[in-house]
Amino acid sequence: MTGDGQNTFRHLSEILEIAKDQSSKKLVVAAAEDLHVLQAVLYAQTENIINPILIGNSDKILELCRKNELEPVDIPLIDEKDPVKSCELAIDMIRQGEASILMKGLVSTAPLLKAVLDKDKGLRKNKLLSHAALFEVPSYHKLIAVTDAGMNVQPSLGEKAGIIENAVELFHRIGIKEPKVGILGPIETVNPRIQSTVDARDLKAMNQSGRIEGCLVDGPLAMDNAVSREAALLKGISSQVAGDVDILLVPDLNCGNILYKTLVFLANSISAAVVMGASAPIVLTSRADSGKSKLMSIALAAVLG
Ligand code: COD
Repeated sequence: MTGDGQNTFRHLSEILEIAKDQSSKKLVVAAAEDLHVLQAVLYAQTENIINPILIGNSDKILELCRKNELEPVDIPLIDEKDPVKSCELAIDMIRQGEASILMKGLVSTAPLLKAVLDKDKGLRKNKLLSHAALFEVPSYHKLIAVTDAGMNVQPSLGEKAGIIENAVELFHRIGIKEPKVGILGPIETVNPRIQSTVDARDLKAMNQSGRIEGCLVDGPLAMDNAVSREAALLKGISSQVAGDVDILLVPDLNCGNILYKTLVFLANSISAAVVMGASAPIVLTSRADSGKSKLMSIALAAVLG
């Protein structure tokens, strides 16, 4: 990031460095009996990014540590063999102020999010919750976010505005003042039969009228025009956002998840992913994510937490 608040982050390791420079945050893992999660958490602890608390099947956690030469030193370990109860306990610790970051271990995404969304015992704060993933893509000139690839299945226009606000908050928190948001669709013109293009037009209007603040929104943009200035120029698109986006808003979870996995598995990218909008950042990586990606997600949550 430059002094003028532009996004010049090129590598997720720059986020890791910011996290290392801060005081360490308390992170609680729900269902911690997962080797890659344990490796990332213990590494982040040695780098003073977090102080972890592990909840889960303690026999399995200790066995995984023994077999893989991991030493859980100075880490509270709470035995809870039921993954759903483990989520509830972890959430309660956040509510009691005993930790400020929640991390998913060996439990499916939906039950964890359901527990987070519980009206009485969850982590809601009158805001939409949404997933945002920050990517280091070798062929792109800066870090770029994809949202929502993990939580909101078929977002309405209002929910898309909430998803943008959460991703913009993430960028503000890492020092980028006015991120550029590209609303993705299959074409760059509005077609009433293609809902993503209609929503894109409306979201751009909401940004222009000040209902969505702190960012520059443009759309609809097809993927090529969003990330390639040349492609945008060829199409005659004149936009500050086209070819230089910081945040890609996808039409729905299907598109988001396919884009996420494509970036990781076909484009050699690394991600750092969190759920925003709750009373604490939530590290919600999938089994398919690498250990490095899990570590980067912890670092990003530590910067946000
Ligand atoms: N933000 C805030 N409140 C929400 C949100 C949200 N994103 N989603 C639902 N709520 C509220 C509703 O207003 C309601 O009050 C309550 O939560 C329950 O709403 P439901 O019944 O629509 O929600 P659930 O509990 O059935 O489902 C919520 C999930 C997040 C579990 C669901 O949307 C889901 O399964 N999403 C996909 C998760 C997933 O599988 N991801 C992995 C793909 S990578």
